[in-house]
Amino acid sequence: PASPAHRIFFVLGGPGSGKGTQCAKLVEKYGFVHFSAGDLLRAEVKSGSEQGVMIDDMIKEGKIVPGEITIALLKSAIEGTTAPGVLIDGFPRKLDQAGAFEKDVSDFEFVLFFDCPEEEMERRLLERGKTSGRTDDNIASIKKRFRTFVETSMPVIQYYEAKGKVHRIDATQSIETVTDKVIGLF
Ligand code: UP5
Ligand code: MG
Repeated sequence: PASPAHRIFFVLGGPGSGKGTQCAKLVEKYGFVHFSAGDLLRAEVKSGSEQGVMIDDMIKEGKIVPGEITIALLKSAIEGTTAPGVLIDGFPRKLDQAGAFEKDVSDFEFVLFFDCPEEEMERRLLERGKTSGRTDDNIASIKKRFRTFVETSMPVIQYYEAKGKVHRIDATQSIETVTDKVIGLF
C-alpha cells in the first residue's frame, strides 16, 4: 500500500559505504527522519528480548535477520512519523524482504545506492572498529558482511536498477563531496 503522508527512501550500499553518515546530513538539511535497520536490531539486542540473542549472533556472522523481525521494527518506527521524508538505512538487503516491505508497509520513492570498493570500506570499518564497540567491526565479521552484501543484497539493488529506481553515488570521495552529490537528488 502507498503511504502518501511520507516519502520513503531506501539508503543502500555495502558495509562502511557511508549510509549512516550521509543520512545524518540529510536529517540536518531537510528534517527527514532516519531509521537504520541495523541500529534498530542492535537496540533489540540491548533490550534483552528473547529474540535478541539470535539477532546478536546473526549480526556477528554478517547474516541477514529474518524479515518479519526487521520489518516489524521498521513499521513501528515509521508509524509515529510526521517528517517530510523517511530514510530507511540498510534495508532491504534481501529480495523477498523488499517485496514484503512494499506489500505490507509502504511503497518508496527511490533507492540511494552508495557505491564503494571493498578495500575502502574495509579501511573505514577497521578504523571505526577501534572505538565503535560494534561486535561486527572486526576483520572476520567484515569479510562475512562483504560476502552477504555481494551475494544477497546486490541483487536487490540490481532489481530496482532494472526498474529505474536507483540513484548510484560514487561513495569513495570525501564525506562533504558525497553529501553535495546526494543533496542534488532531493
Ligand atoms: N566514512 C563514511 N563516509 C566516509 C567518506 N566519504 N570518506 C571517509 N570516511 C568515511 O561509515 C563507516 C565509517 O566510515 C565511519 O567511521 C565514517 O566516519 C567513515 P558509516 O556512515 O557508518 O557507514 P555505513 O554504510 O552506515 O556502515 P555500517 O557499518 O553501518 O553498514 P552495515 O550495512 O554493515 O551495517 P548495518 O548496521 O546496516 O547492519 C549491520 C548488520 O545488521 C548486518 O550485517 C546484518 O547482520 C544486520 N541487518 C539485517 O539482518 N537486516 C537488515 O535489514 C539490516 C541489518
Ligand atoms: Mg550504518
